Amino acid sequence: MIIKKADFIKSVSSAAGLPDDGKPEFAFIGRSNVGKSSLMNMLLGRKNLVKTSKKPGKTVLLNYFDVNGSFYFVDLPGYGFASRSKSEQDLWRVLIEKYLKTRKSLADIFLLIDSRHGFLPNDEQMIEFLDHFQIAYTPVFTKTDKLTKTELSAAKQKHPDSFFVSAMTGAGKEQLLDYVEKILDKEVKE
Ligand SMILES: Nc1nc2c(ncn2[C@@H]2O[C@H](COP(=O)(O)OP(=O)(O)OP(=O)(O)O)[C@@H](O)[C@H]2O)c(=O)[nH]1
Ligand SMILES: [Mg+2]
Repeated sequence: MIIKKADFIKSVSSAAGLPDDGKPEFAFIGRSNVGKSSLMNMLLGRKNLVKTSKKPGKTVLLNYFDVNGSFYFVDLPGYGFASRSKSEQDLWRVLIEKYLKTRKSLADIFLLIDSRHGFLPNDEQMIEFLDHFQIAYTPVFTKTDKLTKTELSAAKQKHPDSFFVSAMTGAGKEQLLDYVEKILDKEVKE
């Protein structure tokens, strides 16, 4: 897939603000600091379209990016950000869970996992939630540049249906974009 253009559309803080044009969308979800925003920039070939941060928890809204005028990438707020208050975490849960359960135009969910740490309790919780509601998702292991070659090939063997990416080196970009294209083709045919 060739990215011809990518534009920030809007930040959404409630169901009422979600786009209603029916374009398919791909949600990027994962722990705070896992590399969601960096991966989106890498895929879109833009340095700073999606804001990244050294300070976890920066993304607090659903951020919509239009790609090629035909679909959306959605940057979801990271979970497990410890210094968020309980009420902020509850608010996060309500907004995100409702979005994941009810959003009709969701083409796929990329569940990002830090490849150095694997599935942590917060990730397991998210997976339990998705499985419980039979919501399909695709695991994407991030920051693979931090693994040795041996560790990376072991991880790939252990998770054969997942993607492995590095926003730093661009590894995995083609594979993930091809996958996006495949899903979009399928959506059009259905
Ligand atoms: N080495 C390495 N560092 C990365 C990679 N991707 C992201 N980072 C770093 O990890 C930190 C967090 O990246 P973000 O992309 O902001 O993470 P996020 O998941 O969007 O974080 P929140 O918006 O806070 O939930 C930044 O310091 C990035 O530079 C990667 O592939 N390799
Ligand atoms: Mg982010």
